[in-house]
Amino acid sequence: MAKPIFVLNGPNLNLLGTREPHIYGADSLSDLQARCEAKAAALGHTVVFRQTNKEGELVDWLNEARTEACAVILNAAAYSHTSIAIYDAIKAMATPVVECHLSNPQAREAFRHVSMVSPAAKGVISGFGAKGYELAIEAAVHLASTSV
Ligand code: CA2
Repeated sequence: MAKPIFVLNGPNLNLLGTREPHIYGADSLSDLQARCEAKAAALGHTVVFRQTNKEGELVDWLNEARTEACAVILNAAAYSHTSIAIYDAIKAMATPVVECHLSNPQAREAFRHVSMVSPAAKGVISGFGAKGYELAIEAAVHLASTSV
């Protein structure tokens, strides 16, 4: 049995669908989970989908993914712009990581232009809203099949 793709979501993404739909779209986090599960199933994979508001929990899950995931999709939300701990955790793993954002941080405030995740990730998908999570599943499946 292949290992699952971990889809890890950071702070405040539990609020999706309740506010700021012009930035983040109308999908709830549950809707994103359903999209990921359907796309992964169509490609013969499974998903472990999680969200936390705690930086250390994201680090723990990335450590877990070193042995328990075939690939990781990471939307670290605001921690993307601040967390050296998340950068170090990604650098410590061979499991491929796809950075994913609903919005395009490069087109927003200057403080969102720096990502601590990007230099450690295999690639970045941003600005495509909920569809980006499906694109990230495709990228993760591709990476998982080429980085064994
Ligand atoms: O575009 C993304 O996916 C972000 O990772 C979202 C983060 C933001 O800090 C990043 O710069 C870009 C914010 C997530 C907060 O989500 C909310 C959803 C609904 C209402 C309020 C916040």
